[in-house]
Amino acid sequence: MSGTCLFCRILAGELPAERVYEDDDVLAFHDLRPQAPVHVLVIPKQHVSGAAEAPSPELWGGLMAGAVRVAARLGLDQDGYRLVINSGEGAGQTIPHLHVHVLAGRRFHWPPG
Ligand code: DGP
Repeated sequence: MSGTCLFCRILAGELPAERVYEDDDVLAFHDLRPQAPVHVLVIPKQHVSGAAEAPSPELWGGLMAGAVRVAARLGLDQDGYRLVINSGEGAGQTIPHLHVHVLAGRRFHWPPG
């Protein structure tokens, strides 16, 4: 828990978010600025600034399992979904708390923009 971290404050219930899933390892909530009809963020409960901080295999496992579980619970399996992690400013990371974007509900381009 980092007192000034936006996502830690959502986790603590200090800031509002439209929560969709929670377990021992992760919290998932709708993105404030959705880039697809479905756009959910999945964050580890432990504060880790990003992928470059080399989270433990256990943290990665809980995070990715949580993201896949969110997708299944939202019924995204049939039409497919995209999982995205932006690592570092150059890749578009704006919030320094590791998170997986779960995106669905439209066609996605490859390569990504
Ligand atoms: P990234 O750019 O990969 O660091 O993704 C951060 C995402 O967080 C971005 O899609 C917008 C979203 N976001 C920023 N502030 C808030 C907030 O206060 N609440 C919610 N739910 N999402 C936020």
